[in-house]
Amino acid sequence: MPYPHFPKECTSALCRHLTPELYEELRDKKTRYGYTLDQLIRSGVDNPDSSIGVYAGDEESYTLFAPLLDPIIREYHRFDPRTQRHVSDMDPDHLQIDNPDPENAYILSTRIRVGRNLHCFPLGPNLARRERLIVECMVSDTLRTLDGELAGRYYPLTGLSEEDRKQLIEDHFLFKEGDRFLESAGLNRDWPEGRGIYHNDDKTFLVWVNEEDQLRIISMQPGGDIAQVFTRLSHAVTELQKRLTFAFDERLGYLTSCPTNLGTAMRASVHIRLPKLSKEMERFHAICDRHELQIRGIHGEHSESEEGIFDVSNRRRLGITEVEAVRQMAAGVRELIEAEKEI
Ligand code: ADP
Ligand code: ILO
Repeated sequence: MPYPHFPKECTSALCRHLTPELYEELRDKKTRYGYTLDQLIRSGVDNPDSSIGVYAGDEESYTLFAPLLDPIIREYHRFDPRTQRHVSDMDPDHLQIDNPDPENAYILSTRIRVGRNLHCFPLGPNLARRERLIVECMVSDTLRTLDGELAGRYYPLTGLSEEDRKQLIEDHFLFKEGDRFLESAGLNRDWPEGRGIYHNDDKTFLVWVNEEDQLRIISMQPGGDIAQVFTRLSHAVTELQKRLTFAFDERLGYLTSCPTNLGTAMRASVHIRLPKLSKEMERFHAICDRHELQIRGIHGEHSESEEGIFDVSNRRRLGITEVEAVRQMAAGVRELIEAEKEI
């Protein structure tokens, strides 16, 4: 493939960092699992409205294609992969935060998820059909060994009725289908085979299998008790870590297919109703920027807000511990609530 064409309105990290010279330098490189530059950048080339535009195919992508990926990582996370090291801290005793909305007036629900991938396999964009099925089998077998609050059932996507699937998506428990960014990255190959969802009866603990990452481990519940949600997640991750080896790098933390998820691979969010502040978007954005928070719509990434309800979460995931990221989110949410009350 020649150097890709990016339309002039394109602002993705990919088009800003991939110069023709860099393309020439990297175009013939291939990881041991056979992943190439063209595969790495495919999503951003097909979707010029991408914000990032790249997906790694395996652990080695992060070293082989570092001349392109490092600057993207540095810009997104404010973390220099050449000189810094990621530190993890998921100890709930270190968190020490109060519910920012004890009267239950603003926060509808809290959700914290981490992405994980198995050390011995390529990442999703480069996972062969047979490997995906093995990952599904390994992960679902492991999930079946969890007990107590984490005990639940695995539901393969192929076995879910259309009605149940739609309801799970509508209720914010399940991933959507047909995301065009993931499609171009090769993450939707052989869909729906090999994908599924595990959850406990209360749907407070869930695991997505073989979506963007091989595991998305999720803790969620109504209201704003962020500490309780984090404690459950931490417990679940500790249990799973005893049974599975996750891809981890000293510099980059937990390895994920999208570089925005590296490090903690954690997104801690609240669904929060801010009808007044949402009429003053400049102020809303200013508070979020100050606390490095990201605003998403009510149905997740690339969706719109409805009825003044927003998904507010930590933006950085690398170079910050899990505890720090949750604290940062809680502090920002507290300020958003103050602003809403004041208006
Ligand atoms: P991810 O968080 O895994 O990166 P998305 O942004 O697509 O992916 O969100 C996945 C789903 O989780 C969506 O249905 C979204 O509405 C839901 N969700 C996110 N945060 C919350 C929350 N705090 N409460 C309830 N549902 C949430
Ligand atoms: N590839 C998409 C999404 C980037 C960040 N979101 C993730 C990891 N789901 C883009 O470049 O806009």
